[in-house]
Amino acid sequence: MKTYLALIAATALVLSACGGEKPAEPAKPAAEASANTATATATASASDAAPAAAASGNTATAGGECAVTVNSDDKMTFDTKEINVKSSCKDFTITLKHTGTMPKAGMGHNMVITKASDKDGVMADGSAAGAEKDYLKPDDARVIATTKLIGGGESDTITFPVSKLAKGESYAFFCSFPGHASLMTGKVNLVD
Ligand SMILES: [Cu+2]
Repeated sequence: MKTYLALIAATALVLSACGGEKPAEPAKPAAEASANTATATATASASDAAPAAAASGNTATAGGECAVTVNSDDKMTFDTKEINVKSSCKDFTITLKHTGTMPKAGMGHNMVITKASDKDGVMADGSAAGAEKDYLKPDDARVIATTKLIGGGESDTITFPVSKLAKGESYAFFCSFPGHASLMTGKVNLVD
């Protein structure tokens, strides 16, 4: 079943790559397709759950259930669109890595977590605060957690109490470097 799904995904990719006018971007869709397959398998099959979960999605990189590693790069992307925070975790740890080579001044990234409804305001105030404040208003109470702004080759790790997230609320993560959040954003989900 898993192989079958992967084949379908691969075939769809090939078809869309051949059929479309626009240039294909094989690496990213393929990675997304395999992550989706692994996630579906983990949900569907209890007997498979442990290995599939270990191989899947955004908690694969390091740190167990209450931590995640997210990579960013010189192309203004995060390598995940969703971060699942287990409600059973007391604290949650996020490591942000910048796998590119460009300096912070030109391609700096951070990871800021806010309520989805606060995102635009935090970004606007961050942009106004400017580079010397790492594009965040100092002591912005709307910011639930944030890494520092990092450049190529750097990383930063933060830990925040899961009690800061409430069931039923929508949360976002994004990079507050001006212009980046159009690509560099995703959802933070509080899950059981
Ligand atoms: Cu950025």
